Amino acid sequence: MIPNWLIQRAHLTPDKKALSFNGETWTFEQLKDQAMTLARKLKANELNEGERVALLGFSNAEMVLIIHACMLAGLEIVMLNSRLTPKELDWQLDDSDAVAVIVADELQHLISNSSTRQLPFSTIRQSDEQSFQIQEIWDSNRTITIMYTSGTTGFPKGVRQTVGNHVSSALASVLNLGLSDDDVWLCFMPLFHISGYSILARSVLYGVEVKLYDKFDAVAAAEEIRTGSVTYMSAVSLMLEKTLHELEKDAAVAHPSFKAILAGGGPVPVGYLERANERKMPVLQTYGMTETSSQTATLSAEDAIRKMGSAGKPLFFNQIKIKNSQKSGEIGEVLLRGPHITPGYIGRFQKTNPFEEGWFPTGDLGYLDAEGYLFIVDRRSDLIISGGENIYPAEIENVLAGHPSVREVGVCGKEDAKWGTVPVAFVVISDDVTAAQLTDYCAERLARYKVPKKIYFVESLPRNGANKLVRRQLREWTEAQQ
Ligand code: S0N
Ligand code: AMP
Ligand code: MG
Ligand code: MG
Ligand code: MG
Repeated sequence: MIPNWLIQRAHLTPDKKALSFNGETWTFEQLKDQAMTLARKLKANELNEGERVALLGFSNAEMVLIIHACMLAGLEIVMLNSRLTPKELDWQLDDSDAVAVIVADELQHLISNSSTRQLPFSTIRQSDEQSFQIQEIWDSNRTITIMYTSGTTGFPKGVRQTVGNHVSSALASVLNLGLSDDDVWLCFMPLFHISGYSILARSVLYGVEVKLYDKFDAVAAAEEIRTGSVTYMSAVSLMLEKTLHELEKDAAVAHPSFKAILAGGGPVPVGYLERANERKMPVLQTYGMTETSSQTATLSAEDAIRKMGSAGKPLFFNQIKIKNSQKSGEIGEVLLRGPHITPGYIGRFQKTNPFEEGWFPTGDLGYLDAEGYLFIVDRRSDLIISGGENIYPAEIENVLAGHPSVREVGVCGKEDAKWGTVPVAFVVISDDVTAAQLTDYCAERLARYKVPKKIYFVESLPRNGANKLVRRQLREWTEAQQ
């Protein structure tokens, strides 16, 4: 049993700042009033408690209000990634069985061939209001968000995140980071990812302000950190590097009131951590994922230097162990347990149990040192992380294999100075086709960040005795090409 977040927060600290965006600010009371108005408009559009809607928008104030409105109206929200193509979005709409897709007017063109009812933001805004009985208390097992994450099979999995998952994640975070009355969390992360959504959840649960931007801006990030107008920022390593670069231009340092950058979503090069140290800007590496509603382990500020490169210890409620490991330092699959872990998936993977003997297998490889600090040494299976966005080779292989001129295809990641890793494809073709034609074919079906940066034409693909693709060999070929 958890109190309705925004109702309780507005009751406790109505006049505290909740949100700022583009020079405008909202107190918690204002946020609640405006979100309640929108919730009544959602009701007037026949969206009923317990139903599932999909949501596609920008990371702006209107989106924050709609997210809260959906939660107040008792809806489950499928958070759609606005970088996806219409085909990818259509797949998620079908898989999730959402009763409607609530969409920013400017993004309506992305919802093309779906049978799902469309509800543009402008329609909601112009609707009548229908009053309803607000749920003052939420069941902690209630699913409030669903986020699709790419899977090894190439089919995205809709991950359920419950009230209890989000609350335990936010509580565990604050037990580690601490809390001041004047904390302000700078958010450049997309709200459709848990990296961004979790900032909103922490804001209402703690009663602190979110300073939201709709797009990453390194100059603005450096300025906020230098002047101390914010105390925390979440970032993937690309954002961290660009922010550092801006600070370095005039040898600026972080304001003493700036507390830390929470850096995760993928590995953070130790070189960036050292550069951040020069800028007197604490960076806390964190390890988390969609299935864990954000952080599962985070390095504390006092260990940032001593344990550089580590993702820290598990947050208070969580446990981490390494599969089949007898002693510290042994590398194996990272297994997790805790109240922040998803109870499961929806749609195609609804019946898949995410746990093995009570533990959530992450697929990531890591070790715990003698003091129990987690080090991630390799990403899960074949996962490619480009600028914080996940890509599984199978997703791209499934698409390219559908091209009439492609007989066989293998995809792997290639190191990239800007994005960390980018996908490249090796193809065996049956008749004439150019790399540009294959790239165009992919671009119609896959988000831009998934389109292979390079397509290599080969005679055959490396396969083992069982005829299975040897992806390691592809990676070696890629390295040899540089
Ligand atoms: C890195 C970002 C900001 C780059 O986007 P930017 O600069 O706004 O680009 P655009 O102007 O939109 O596009 C320009 C061109 O670049 C291509 N492009 C954009 N992004 C990518 C990408 N990631 N990879 C490859 N190419 C990309 C565009 O396609 C365009 O090219 P053309 O013109 O050819 O179309 C942006 O990518 C971004 O926001 N990344 C971060 C995403 C993210 O939030 N990831 C984390 C997901 N994981 C989690 O949420 C779990 C971990 C977690 O919760 C966490 C993570 C970090 C910190 C804290 C936590 C926590 O636990 O709290
Ligand atoms: P996502 O599904 O987008 O939430 O991504 C989660 C994945 O990102 C994890 O399973 C890891 O592979 C990777 N990841 C997250 N944090 C870290 C980290 N600190 N170091 C290395 N990899 C990470
Ligand atoms: Mg459809
Ligand atoms: Mg994922
Ligand atoms: Mg990701």
